[in-house]
Amino acid sequence: MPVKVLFRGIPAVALAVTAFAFPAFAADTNAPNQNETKEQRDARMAWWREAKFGMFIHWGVYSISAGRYGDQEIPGLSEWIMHDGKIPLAEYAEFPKRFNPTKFNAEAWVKIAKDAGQKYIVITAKHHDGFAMFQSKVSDYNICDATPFQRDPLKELAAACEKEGIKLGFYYSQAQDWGHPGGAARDGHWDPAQDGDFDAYLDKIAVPQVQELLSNYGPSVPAVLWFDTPENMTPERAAKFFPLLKTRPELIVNNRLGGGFKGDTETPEGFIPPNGFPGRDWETCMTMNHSWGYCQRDTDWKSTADLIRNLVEIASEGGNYLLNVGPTREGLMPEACVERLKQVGAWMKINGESIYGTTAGPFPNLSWGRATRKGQELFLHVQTWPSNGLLRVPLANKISAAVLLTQPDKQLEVRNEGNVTLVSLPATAPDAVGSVVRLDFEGEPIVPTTPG
Ligand code: H79
Repeated sequence: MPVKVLFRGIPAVALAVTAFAFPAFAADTNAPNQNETKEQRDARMAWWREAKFGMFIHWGVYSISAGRYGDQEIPGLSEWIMHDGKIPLAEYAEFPKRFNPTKFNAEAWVKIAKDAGQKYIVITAKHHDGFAMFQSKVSDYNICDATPFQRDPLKELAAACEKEGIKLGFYYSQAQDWGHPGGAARDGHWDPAQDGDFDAYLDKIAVPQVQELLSNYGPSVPAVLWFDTPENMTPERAAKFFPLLKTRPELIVNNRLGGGFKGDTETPEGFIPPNGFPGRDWETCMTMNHSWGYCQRDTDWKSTADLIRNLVEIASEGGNYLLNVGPTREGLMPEACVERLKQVGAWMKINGESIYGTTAGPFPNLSWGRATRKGQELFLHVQTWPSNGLLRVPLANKISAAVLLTQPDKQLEVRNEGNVTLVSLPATAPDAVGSVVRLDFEGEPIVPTTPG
């Protein structure tokens, strides 16, 4: 095929730039969901758009080392320790023999997520180290064959999620694999045992393992496939995964497979894009401290207030929040995470309707907080309480109801003044982190360009 010949002659960087600038050129008609109508897409994305808040879990062999290699602290991300510590493959492959997370309890994890108000979980089935956290016939470098634990946590999580009505997704590092010959490594291999042919690695390990992940956990798991770091990927290499992805028409796939594949979701990592991604579904992934995998020294946890404000900010720009926890080598979620997630859950119990199923608010910016929208309802997240008791909302619509979510039976006084709606609030905020006012408005939002 002439197109393939053309691809072969173009350096990867030029190709990436070209694919970005001219998506039509790179569009592969074999890619999944190419001919989907808007209605089909809306139906496929519906649960994900409703969910808004998910739990990311990074758990693997790196949870054992927890940031330390021998008597050295290895700076950086704990899940990168093999790379950053230049640990030889044969030595790293000994670590799983010490991995026996007997305190792992899938139901307990799912309950922590559920109580936090999270509606889906995405867990590392295989991270860059190449170690599979699931039963794999393709490579015995996996948790069932290479650890004393010998259990498949993904199976147990699938059962627990099903029971609790939580969706389960799998993270799979398709390109970087430091544990199999030929797998990619950022900045190159550091151990000759990693050398080999990248295409052979894709054909023999990555593609068959993705097939296992798509086949062995029932018809609705995984609900999400989360690829990462498309080192060395090309359109042809990405296409090796397409037939598999198409066997699961309801699957949601992120945008990190590589080779120009746009996927379903944008994935800003560790930051909140100021205007979201208009026209695209998106999800900010962020960890609760700095590392993704468990890291003993990393106790710089984000506060509950920060977590709630991040969730609100993301929702107000139309995105989802995938918030990461790194469980320990014993299989426990760190107490600091559990405590914060509980507090977020308490806030969500009262204010969840201002998050779930919402879209971005209509205001370019608000001096006192953020806003989300659900049809004819606006949710005003008041983060700076007005000292004069009057909330100024740059909105000219007729308002049919206004309540605080903490006191949903008590109507607040509302009046229009020119382009602005004024809502009378009690003297003090009912919630120090974020109190929410629900406004029921008529018609399409009328937002003055210069707030009155
Ligand atoms: O899985 C999590 C991260 O491990 C992964 N994506 C999230 C979801 C990720 N892959 N790459 N990055 C994040 C970017 C960070 C790269 C770094 Fe490094 C790793 C910075 C420090 C360690 C590579 C090695 C660049 C410098 C040293």
